[in-house]
Amino acid sequence: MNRKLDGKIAFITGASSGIGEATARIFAESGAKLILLARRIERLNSIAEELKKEYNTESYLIGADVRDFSKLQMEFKKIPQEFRDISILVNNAGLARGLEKIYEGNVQDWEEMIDTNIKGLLYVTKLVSPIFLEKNSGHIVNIASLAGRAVYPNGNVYCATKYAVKALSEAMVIDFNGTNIRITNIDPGLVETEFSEVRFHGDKERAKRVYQGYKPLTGYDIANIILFCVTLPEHVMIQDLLVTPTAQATATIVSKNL
Ligand code: NDP
Ligand code: 8X3
Repeated sequence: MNRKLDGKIAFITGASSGIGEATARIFAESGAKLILLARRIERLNSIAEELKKEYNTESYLIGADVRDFSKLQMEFKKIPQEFRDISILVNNAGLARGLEKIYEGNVQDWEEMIDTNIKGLLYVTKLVSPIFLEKNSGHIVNIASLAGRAVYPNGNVYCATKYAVKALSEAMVIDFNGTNIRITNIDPGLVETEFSEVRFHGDKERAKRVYQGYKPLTGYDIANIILFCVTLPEHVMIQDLLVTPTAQATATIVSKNL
């Protein structure tokens, strides 16, 4: 068994499904201890139970909304001593809501995307970074998107939030320069997760169509890449990665056999 993360503590946001859940599973298999955060604590509970049984993984669970800084501060203080020496932060919690033109867009959807994808990532980073600075070591992985490299029709606000994540990743590279803290920005293309179901407010049929006619990425494809980045020697920092299914050329060019 691959135990590359033996003893390391990884904090993963958005660990209740998709890329975050797959990362939790692959990190557990690699011997990490986990801090898992999401709003659906019952899901985190069952993932943690499985990982305990399968890999004897120790997990600490935080049921919280990344948009709520006071709650995050409170929860952060409660992290037990044996989980405080965090080495890896995966800023993954995020979502898209809606796919329409700006003048047809829903303000609540915009608030949710901006508050989760940008402010939530900043809040968690602010709470974890003092630990990294104190020990002059640590790795922050930000999950942005292909949507943060090129705007696609009706992607407007979601794309803007991912451009912001990319800007924040670049800013972090500069801000942490001079320390051993590494920053990795990962831009996935189409990954089959609950993402589209959330984007389309629970419309499963519409969500399914996004991934039909080609082989999309899975959460595990991205999780494996995250594991690769965080297990390189400390003097090696992958700053930025674009990962798409082979069938995807750009956000709008996807070769489909329908
Ligand atoms: P999922 O919907 O499967 O997972 C999203 C995760 O984020 C869930 O665990 C969800 O947990 C969590 N989350 C959402 N909002 C909040 C919140 N306010 N507070 C805490 N946790 C939250 O989608 P993906 O796995 O695909 O998405 C993960 C990341 O990858 C996102 O940032 C997304 O933008 C990005 N991405 C996805 C791509 C794709 O094609 N799927 C491509 C490029 C990037 P819960 O609901 O329990 O809180
Ligand atoms: C998610 C991928 O292309 O739906 O970031 O925006 S896409």
